Amino acid sequence: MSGSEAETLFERIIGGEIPADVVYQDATTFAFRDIRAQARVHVLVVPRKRYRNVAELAAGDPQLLSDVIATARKVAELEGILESGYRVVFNTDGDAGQTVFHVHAHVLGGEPLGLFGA
Ligand code: IU
Repeated sequence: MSGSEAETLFERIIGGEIPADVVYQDATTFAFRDIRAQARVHVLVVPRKRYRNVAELAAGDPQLLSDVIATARKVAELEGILESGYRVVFNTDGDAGQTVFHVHAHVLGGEPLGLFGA
């Protein structure tokens, strides 16, 4: 899938054209379950305004990045994993394996996740 197709896809999910299991939404962010869950809880948090990745979001709109992190916390609260713990991951470009070029935080938890690289 090319970057431009992927961008269109998340924008269409946010716009309601493509169905998704929506967990939470507010004025600036949108959260829905990943279709290929990597953990019992696996939710994607996306800013409504598109930036390519978290590096561009951090440079371009730090307040919006803060909103994304706050929504990740809200998702953890709604999913009942605020106390047990959760992981927030932003895959950023090539070596990280980013496939959808509309910045998104992966919120993972609900079970022990193990260590990166283990
Ligand atoms: P990545 O960080 O860009 O690799 O993550 C993209 C995620 O988007 C990945 O976990 C996919 O399973 C997920 N996803 C989705 O939830 N719904 C879709 O229609 C598509 C991808 I395409």
